[in-house]
Amino acid sequence: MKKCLFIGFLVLIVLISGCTSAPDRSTPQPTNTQPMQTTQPVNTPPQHTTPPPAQTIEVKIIYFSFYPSEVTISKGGTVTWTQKDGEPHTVTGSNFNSGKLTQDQVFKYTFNEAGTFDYWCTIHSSMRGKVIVK
Ligand SMILES: [Cu+2]
Repeated sequence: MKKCLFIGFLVLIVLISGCTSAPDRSTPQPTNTQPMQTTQPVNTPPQHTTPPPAQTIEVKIIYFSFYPSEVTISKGGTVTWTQKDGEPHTVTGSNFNSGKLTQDQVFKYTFNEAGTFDYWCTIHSSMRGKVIVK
C-alpha cells in the first residue's frame, strides 16, 4: 500500500516535470529585456514654479570671509554657516550669535521675519555678511 502511494507520487512528479519542461518557451534570458537605460530624459517638465516655503542656504566661512557674503532666503528659511577656517570665527547679528566657531563647526539660524540682516564676526571686524529674507 505504501509502495503504491510512493510510485503514484513519483508518477505525479514525472508528469508535473514533464509538463513544465515540455513547452520550453519562456526559458531564454527573461532579465535582458531592458539592456541599456543609460540615457536619462532631458526634457523633464519644470514642475516647480514657486520656490519651496522652507529652504536652506549654506554659507561657508573660509579665508576670513563669509562665502557667499550675501544670501537671499524666503521667510522661514534656514541659513547654515560652516566654519572651514583654522582660526575661530563667530556669526553674530543683532538677534543671533553663534559664539566662537572652530573648524568644521556648523551654526544654523532660521529667519522667520522678512528684512535685511547684517552680521559679522566679533573676532575679525572686517568679516561681514548679509542675509536678505523675503
Ligand atoms: Cu572671524
